[in-house]
Formats: sequence, structure tokens, C-alpha cells
Amino acid sequence: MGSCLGVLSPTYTWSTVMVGLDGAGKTTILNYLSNENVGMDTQPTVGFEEKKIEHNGSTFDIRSPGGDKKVRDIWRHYLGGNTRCVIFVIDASDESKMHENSTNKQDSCKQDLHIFMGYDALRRDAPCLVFANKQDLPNAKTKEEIDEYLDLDTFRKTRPVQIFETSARNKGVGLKDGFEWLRKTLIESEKKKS
Ligand SMILES: Nc1nc2c(ncn2[C@@H]2O[C@H](COP(=O)(O)OP(=O)(O)OP(=O)(O)O)[C@@H](O)[C@H]2O)c(=O)[nH]1
Ligand SMILES: [Mg+2]
Repeated sequence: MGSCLGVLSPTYTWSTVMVGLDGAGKTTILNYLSNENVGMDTQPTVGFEEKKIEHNGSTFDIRSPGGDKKVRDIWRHYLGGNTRCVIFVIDASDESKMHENSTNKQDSCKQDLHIFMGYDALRRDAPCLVFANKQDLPNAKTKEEIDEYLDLDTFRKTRPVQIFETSARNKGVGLKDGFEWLRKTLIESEKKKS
């Protein structure tokens, strides 16, 4: 966290890592929030993207690697001692990626999230924001269903976790609410420390 004294109130920069399986909507989210390429088609991310997102006096310095199966085990390299929070994006409409465990042919968002959250490089108390994205699609699962599938309660034992229903391609519905929760949660944890 970088903190500097402003005239009226402190401003904060939060180092953030955003992950999720390929096609979940990470690039679309970053485009919407940075007001770039909104509404344009995306390409699968090769390597990673980095964007600074301003929200209510906080800057989220977001690094987001691509989610292709072949590169998921390098997500951990984006975590470091200065990582203050993580964002996980799931395509709530794609049941084909919601298996309990991953095989060569089948994806498991749950397994990939649990592996990621278990890395030692990630602070035990770092908040986790989950976006249950693509809510505009008719078969999208609710946040309650996704919460249960991902077994988010496991993470709630050590860290703040919250899930929001979003539609990145449909006017960014829900995204700002998620960032507001993250901002408040991080500032609260800073206050407790001081
Ligand atoms: N219907 C709908 N489509 C979305 C939404 N968000 C993203 N998409 C579409 O989903 C597809 C994949 O989105 P991306 O943002 O490229 O996904 P990604 O998570 O960056 O994928 P990788 O870079 O491969 O890891 C694109 O066609 C987007 O337009 C949404 O909220 N609703
Ligand atoms: Mg992408």
C-alpha cells in the first residue's frame, strides 16, 4: 500500500491482482473501468494487463494475467508481499467450467481459485472480491449459487470475502459496488493497524 497525505484526506494505492479463467471477462472489466475500448471485442490476453483504476480517492493498481489453462500456474508470480487484495472473475453463465475438479478436458473454477488463494505469497488477510460476471445472460447463476459452488466460506475464515453480480459488457453493472466494498474494507484494515 502506498499512502500519502492529501490536503483533505489520505489517498491510497492498492496493489491488486485480478485472475479468472479464460473468457470470464477480466479484460472487458478493465476496459470498462478505464473507459477504453468499451463495447469493442476483446482478444484472449497473452501475458498480462496492467491498469490503474481510480475509485473514490483510491487507486487500484491492477495486474491481471490471462486465464488460459496452460498459463494458470503462473498466476502465482503476480502475487507478492505488496499485494493488498485479489479479484476473482467467474463467468456465471458457463457451467462447463464449474466442475468440482479439473481434468485435461474439464475446467474447475473452484479448484483454480483454491490453488491460487493457497499460495504462500498471498497475505492471509488480503480481501478477496469475486465478480459473478455475465449476469445479462439468461442462464447465469446467482451470487448465492456461485458463492456455494466456490466454497467461499473456506476463505472467510481468515479474510474478508464478498461476491457481486456483474455484467461488464452491459454498462458495467455491479462493478463499482464491488470496488466500493474493496475500498472500504482495505481502509478499515489500515485503520485497525494504526
Ligand atoms: N454477455 C456478456 N459477455 C461478456 C461480459 N463480460 C465479458 N463478456 C464477453 O466475454 C468474452 C471474453 O471476455 P474477456 O474480457 O476477453 O475475458 P478474459 O477474462 O479477459 O479472458 P482471457 O484474457 O482469455 O483470460 C468477450 O466476448 C466479452 O465481450 C458480460 O458481462 N456479459
Ligand atoms: Mg483478457
